[in-house]
Amino acid sequence: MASTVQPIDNNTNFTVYSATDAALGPRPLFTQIGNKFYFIETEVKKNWHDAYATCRQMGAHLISFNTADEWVAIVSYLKYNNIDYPYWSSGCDLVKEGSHSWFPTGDPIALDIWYPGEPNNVRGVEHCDVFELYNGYPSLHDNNCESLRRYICQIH
Ligand SMILES: [Ca+2]
Repeated sequence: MASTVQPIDNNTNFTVYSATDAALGPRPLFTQIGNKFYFIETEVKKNWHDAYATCRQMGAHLISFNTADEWVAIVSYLKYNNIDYPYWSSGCDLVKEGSHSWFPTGDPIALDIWYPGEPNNVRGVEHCDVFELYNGYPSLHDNNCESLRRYICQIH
């Protein structure tokens, strides 16, 4: 079956935004990409659970992709800035095995951004979703939650 994921070539303008919240204190630099604000951890790698907890400590969540516009904005931003993949997303099937959803909302992953054949739950241990540049295609893959990956937090 042919892939529906496509390479991304369009560029967008981006705004760096320092978000603060009186209850939380100063936040790390969040970047506005499209209509939402993101913190991109480009160096430190964590397992999914630790990445999740780190985002929560910032008053944010791991990134979700609810619309095609959000997906295109992020992958375009990463390409434009030559930022390496992969990154943890909030996607997982930890709530109901075999049913991947965005963790903060429980909404099913409705976008067709899976790499062909994914999620494939290799060896029965892949329950957390990473997005990566795979064979040139930005795409979603289920991975072992214990794998160490960079991550992106999003203010929902
Ligand atoms: Ca997989």
